[in-house]
Amino acid sequence: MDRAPSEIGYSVGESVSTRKIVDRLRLTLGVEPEDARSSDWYAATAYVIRDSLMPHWLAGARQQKVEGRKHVYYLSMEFLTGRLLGNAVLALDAVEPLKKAFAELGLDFESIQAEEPDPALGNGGLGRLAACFLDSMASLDVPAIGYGLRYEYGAFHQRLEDGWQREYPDIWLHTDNPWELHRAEATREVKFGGTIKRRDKGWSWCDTEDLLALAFDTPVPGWRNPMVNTLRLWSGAAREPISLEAFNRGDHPGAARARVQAENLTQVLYPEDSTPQGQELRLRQEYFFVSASLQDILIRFGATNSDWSLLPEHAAVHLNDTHPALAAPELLRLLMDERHLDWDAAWKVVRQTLSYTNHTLMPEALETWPMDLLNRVLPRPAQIIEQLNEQLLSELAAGSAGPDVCERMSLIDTTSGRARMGHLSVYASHRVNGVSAVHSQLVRQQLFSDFAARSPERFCNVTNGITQRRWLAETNPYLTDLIDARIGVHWRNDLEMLQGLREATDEASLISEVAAAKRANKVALAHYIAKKTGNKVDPNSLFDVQIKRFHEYKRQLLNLMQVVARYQRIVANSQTDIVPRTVIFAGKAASSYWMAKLIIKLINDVAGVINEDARVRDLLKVIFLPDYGVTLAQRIIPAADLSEQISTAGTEASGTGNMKLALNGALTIGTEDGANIEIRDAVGAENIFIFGNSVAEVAALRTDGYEPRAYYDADPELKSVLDSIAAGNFSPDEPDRFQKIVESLLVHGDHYQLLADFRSYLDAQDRVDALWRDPNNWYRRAIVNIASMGSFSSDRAIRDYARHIWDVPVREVGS
Ligand code: 26Q
Repeated sequence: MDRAPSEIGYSVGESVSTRKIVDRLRLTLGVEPEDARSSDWYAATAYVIRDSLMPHWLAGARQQKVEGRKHVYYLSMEFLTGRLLGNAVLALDAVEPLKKAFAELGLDFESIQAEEPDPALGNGGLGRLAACFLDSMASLDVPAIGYGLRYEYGAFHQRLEDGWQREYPDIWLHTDNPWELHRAEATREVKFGGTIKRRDKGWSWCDTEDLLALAFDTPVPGWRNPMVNTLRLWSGAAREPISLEAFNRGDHPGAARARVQAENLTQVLYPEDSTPQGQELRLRQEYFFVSASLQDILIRFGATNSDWSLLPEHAAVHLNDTHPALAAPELLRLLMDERHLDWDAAWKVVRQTLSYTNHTLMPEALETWPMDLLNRVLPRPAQIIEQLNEQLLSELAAGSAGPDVCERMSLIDTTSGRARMGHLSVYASHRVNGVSAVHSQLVRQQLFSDFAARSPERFCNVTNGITQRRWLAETNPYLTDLIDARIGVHWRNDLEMLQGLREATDEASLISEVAAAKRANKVALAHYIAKKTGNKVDPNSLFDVQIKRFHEYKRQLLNLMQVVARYQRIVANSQTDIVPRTVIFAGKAASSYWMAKLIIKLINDVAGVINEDARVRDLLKVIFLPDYGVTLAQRIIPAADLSEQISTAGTEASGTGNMKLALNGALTIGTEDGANIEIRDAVGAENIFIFGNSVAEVAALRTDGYEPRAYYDADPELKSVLDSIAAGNFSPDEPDRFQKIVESLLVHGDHYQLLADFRSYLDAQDRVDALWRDPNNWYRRAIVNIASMGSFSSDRAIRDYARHIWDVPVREVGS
């Protein structure tokens, strides 16, 4: 059973008090209570909470040193942690003492919390997954360090100007960050450029330009668990930040050049684009954090060990997509050039240590780097990649593989001269996994089929998960309270316990409690919508939500086409009892992804017309909430009735928003894609609205020749929707504005097959409306969804990784 906080040595009740907060305010921040602004109170509170974590953080590090337990090192270019205060307060069970202290001080918990910047050090699903995994590892007693980059500017802030997305810098470090500690003793040096020279044995990399990697640590607390893990983010700095020689000559820009160049390295997060265009700075970022992290890992190991062959028993180094793929050549380099292992010994260690998760199948999103760029920026790692490729090709030849197989599997694409980072990651890892059952199958059968055919045992699936601590306990207090009252609090570390709600699904009292919680959350969101957009929405309407990055494959456009069809039905008065809906969109588009940005503009133009049309009354509202991120997700998700997960089958690797929404009692309308399939299996087909072509059907259409026009010609409602957009009905000031969108569907092949799924999507939406008219039945199904989300906890995912990939012990359920 779970231990009470007092049993594990927490005495937070005493450490969080009015006096402590006021002391911090005066002694650390130098502000008197009567002068303090909300942001000062926030900082003082954060320091007090950090103080409570600190003994556990220190004790953990000390203990690890003695016990030498195997660590997981999670290498990720992105971590979307969300705000940390609320999470730490929950982990420490300090909610009540803090509320009491705030009441005494006359402070409002929510507005103080709102002072914390949301660190947007990631683009979307991959970055948020990394944050959920850190939370789960800390909660499950897995010693772990997340390694990444401390971007000075995270994901841009999105504002809407006349319905267009505009990007503004995210200056999240403008105030002191109370959560991070600069660890000066952990500064590492990273080499760039230079040349390689032969030594008596092996090679040396010389005449390099070295940069410093400064380590900034953030604590990662587990729920009611004394283990506090670390997120270590690297920041670029110059060895000689100023050239006094240049300064004295009066060359002030020249004097600062090295510093500016070094700081540029970690200045901005690269956007997840439709096509990542191999920019040199991105490559430098990738190598910088990989090299600093691996040096760190080897130094930690080397402090108590001298036999490098034992590294895999002490360290599991995980690659979150190919972004850290240079870990393969870099670990080889560090072991050979600096620890003097021979190639074979080093290679064995590398393969046993590394593992890799793939997050995308889309060919245009797979990373490759030109070898000439690699040779110039990173000559020694580039040379090692070439040697690895020779080794692979000779292994293939020994296995009598033909030239076409060699060509396909080669780490370097000979026609383009580019290194394939996916191939490199697969070759250098002992395990490769996809992130949902269907995705992992496609990884094996399509993406890396040649590798999978030769070593099937290295390929596996770990379906994604989400942490219920943030995505239910913190995000949805109303639902949390009623669940706690029914089944106790321990679902926070055993989500399968939610099954306990299943037997009560038919109880009128549970149904009405869940409905009341949902309504309260919708009222709160309606207030927020009014404040942010000036639109009044009815909390009694069905809140239909699509929140995720903008990508053509995610098909926000299909959703919008459904909205236009609904609008046309309302105006034509063709249907008598129409279910009132509020359709909510949120999400960012990469700044260079013009099609995605045009779709955002279309949504806003359609919203403008529909929301102003008196004939529509309260039957339909369209809302675009700007600046989607973790904090906004935490507002929207508890208030959602319907979760839109409508990607073309075979394109969304997993999705994790689908899990968060279902856990908060939304029903899913979705395609047979990613984890939707497993969600259907868990909740039962009658409790989810699945529509559209399957992976096989999508593929068959592609090979047999897909003709979007045929669908357009055959379906008057579809035709009317597209004609209306094309005619400029939503953009009378510029009728041609959305021509390119309509053309992409009708002229340029409708790559994501929106037209093929349109009718089946509308039919599914009709089934949604029918169920909504029967509220008892609706909420009963919502409860089944909540109760069935147990296996979508990131705790389950981490247990899978721990057992099948990392080989580390993990706390078992209920122990
Ligand atoms: C690559 C090169 C250059 C610049 C940017 C990038 C880049 C950055 C971020 C490429 C991809 C990403 C992010 C991908 C991502 O978030 N994928 C999502 O991962 C989730 C977690 O596994 C899945 O649930 C989603 O299905 C998947 O889309």
